Amino acid sequence: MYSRHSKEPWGPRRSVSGRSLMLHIGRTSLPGALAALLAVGACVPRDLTEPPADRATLAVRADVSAAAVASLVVEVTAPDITTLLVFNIPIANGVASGSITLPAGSNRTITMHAFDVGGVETHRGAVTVTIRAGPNPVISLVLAPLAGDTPINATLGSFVVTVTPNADTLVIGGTAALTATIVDAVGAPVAQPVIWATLNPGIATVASTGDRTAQVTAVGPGATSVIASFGASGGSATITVSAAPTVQLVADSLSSPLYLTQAPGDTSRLFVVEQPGTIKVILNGSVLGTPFLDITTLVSFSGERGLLSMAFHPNYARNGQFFLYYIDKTNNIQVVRYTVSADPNVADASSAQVILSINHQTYENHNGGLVLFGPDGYLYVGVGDGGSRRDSAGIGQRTDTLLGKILRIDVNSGSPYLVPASNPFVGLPPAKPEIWAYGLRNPWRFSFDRVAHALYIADVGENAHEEVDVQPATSSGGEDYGWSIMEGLACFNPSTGCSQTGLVLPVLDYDHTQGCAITGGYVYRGSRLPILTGHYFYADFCKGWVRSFRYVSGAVLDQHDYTPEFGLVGRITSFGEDLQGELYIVTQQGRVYRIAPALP
Ligand SMILES: [Ca+2]
Repeated sequence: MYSRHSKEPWGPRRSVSGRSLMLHIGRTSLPGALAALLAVGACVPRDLTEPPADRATLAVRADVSAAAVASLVVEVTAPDITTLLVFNIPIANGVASGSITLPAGSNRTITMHAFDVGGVETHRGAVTVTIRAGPNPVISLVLAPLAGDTPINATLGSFVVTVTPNADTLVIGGTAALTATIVDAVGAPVAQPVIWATLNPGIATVASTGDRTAQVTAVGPGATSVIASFGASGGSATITVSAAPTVQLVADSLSSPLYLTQAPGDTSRLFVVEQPGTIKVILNGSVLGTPFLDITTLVSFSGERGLLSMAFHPNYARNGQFFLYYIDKTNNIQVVRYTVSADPNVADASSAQVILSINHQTYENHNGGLVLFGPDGYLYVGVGDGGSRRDSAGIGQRTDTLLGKILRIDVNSGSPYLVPASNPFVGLPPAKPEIWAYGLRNPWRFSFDRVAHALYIADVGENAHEEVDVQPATSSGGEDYGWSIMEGLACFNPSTGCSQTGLVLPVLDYDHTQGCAITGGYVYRGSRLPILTGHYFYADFCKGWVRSFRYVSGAVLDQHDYTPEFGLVGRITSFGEDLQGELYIVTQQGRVYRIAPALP
């Protein structure tokens, strides 16, 4: 319904058709001036010179469904208005809906005339009122029948139309329900139908589903406004349409890749960390033959050991520094600074400077593995609890060890680093001042939301639970994420009745019926897939699925499993994020995928 008018809700008002211009008012000839105005299709006289600030626009509504009315004309007269103001109000589906604009002032006589299809006046009503500039309260008017006994109820007034929700993001083919609310100038609800329209039907179409409800259907990528109009008043919703996400193969035949990043200031290259101890460059879709760096002779590569991540310094474009996290030949954790050589595609292998060494010789597993610069410019280091199983040494809850922690250090000061004075355990020996957060088992991958700056930590669980912890951007550190008192949302040691006092519980937990080891990702902040905006991505290494959720005001929302879109991707070791915020998936089988729009 309303389709005829929905295409141009705010467009030029239509004049009555040529045939219905054969008007007679009260069975007398139409005054010449009125006939001339209607004949040229004008609705607002052209010699109306009052500035807009002194005018009011009133929505006109009349239910003419019970009367055989073909056109509705509104005249405005007043002692100080020398030109007759005449407006034709379009009729669709039994409702006359339009607007009039008139100078503010007292003693405005507004007269409505209804005509039948033959141009004979059938109803008339008038009211004399004071009109304010800007919004006006609703004026009710009854058009009395000139013959017969069916009156027409009409209103004039100022309205505010709002559409809820006022913004939504849909995937192509997706639908959403919109609701319009109309209130008059004093805030009272108006139970009248609105007319829906879309500014770009190539992006989203809209169909009325009730008096003030509609369904939007996403058609093509982009953004458009969907409008609900009531007379001259309108409200709108911004509808953003995204393609569905899919995965595209970027590279394969890499050697146990487990991290991907870009260098600040350079969108042309992807850097992929390979576990045996090499860093490869992908330039324009091709893996360069010469590695950026090869430290396989320094790296212990087996199981969870190897070269585990790299972090470009935020000022890499100027200082050429980057940092590695690897397990050395004596099975200790090394955080090491390197610099690039004169060749931007080759690092200076002789530039190594050890920043941090952590003894990790007892067991092979739970090495942690991530170095990452935070939005505060400090280097965050994720260290596992030292391994074996069940945290038998109680490492997670101990603050006198760097194992089982996320550390925060300043690599721009000191030698080889400084502990930021704002770290939570500074000056509290025997606690290690480098500790930023504790109670972690193996925080293999964590990331900062580049917009909201919250820290998302995916902590790999023992035999039952995988978890995501979210630290708000306002945190001053020191959170205890529970290991090994708890594993995910479950008590671990003791297995029942554990005290949760002081522990920060995960925002998301999944059990081992769904997977075995979480791989943390990123909050999507790219531009190619608006449907994903704000979604934190994670995966399960064993099952190969990818999932996401949005974390908003303490609640996990919009959980989604991408198996229908991506399939099972493989043994996902890591995600990657490029400078534009687009995301990648890295698999142990040697592949790099890009999360990308699925376009026909
Ligand atoms: Ca935990």
